[in-house]
Amino acid sequence: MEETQLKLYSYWRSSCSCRVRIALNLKRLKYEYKAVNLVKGEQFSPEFSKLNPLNFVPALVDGDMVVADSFAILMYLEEKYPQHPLLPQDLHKRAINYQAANIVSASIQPLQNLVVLKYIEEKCGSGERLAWVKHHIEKGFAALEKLLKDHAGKYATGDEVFLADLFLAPQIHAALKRFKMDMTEFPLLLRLNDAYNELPAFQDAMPEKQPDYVPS
Ligand SMILES: N[C@@H](CCC(=O)N[C@@H](CS)C(=O)NCC(=O)O)C(=O)O
Repeated sequence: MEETQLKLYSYWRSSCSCRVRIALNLKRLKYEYKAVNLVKGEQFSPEFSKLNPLNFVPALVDGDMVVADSFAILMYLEEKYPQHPLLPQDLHKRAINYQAANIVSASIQPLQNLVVLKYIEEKCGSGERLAWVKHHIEKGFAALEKLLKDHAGKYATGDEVFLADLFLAPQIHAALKRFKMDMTEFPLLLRLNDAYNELPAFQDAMPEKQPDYVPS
């Protein structure tokens, strides 16, 4: 592990933080884990607001640099610490990685965020939360199955781990463990999940392994 001044503001169950934890592990970068308890509302504290005015984790501090938003953090890490590249050389494969990552980060994860779920529950009733989440995850997963069927190898875009895998692993984990979804319609994603479960960089980044993990 490379010694660094990196600090990651993270929450154990945050899939966005998990993407960055995987990248830090793959690149073998040591970091200090700074827990932000989203359930207690610590993302709204004045200190954290200075790091990310949008009040979302993750945020990364690297010496004097502060970067928030998992995509921005991953691109920053990729350029500053090029070991274990997160993007393939092949342009088409690279574009598929961006596309798959954005299906997760723009069309699935924002719709399952705590603020959104709270709003749905308040406006539509307590039974609606899970139905809402499942609908949006299923829509995104169906698109990912179609998109990746011609590109996947052992991992999402071949036999090496790249950016798309960092977005897929935490999202599939959340679907299975947090939302207890039936994944029979998504055999490719299930197979990828099995492959991720064998990689220490992925296993060590999962919610259950984090210092602030709370069993539910
Ligand atoms: N696009 C942002 C989204 C960040 C985000 O939504 N973070 C969630 C956790 S995964 C969060 O902090 N939620 C707090 C809340 O809903 O109040 C990223 O990729 O970092």
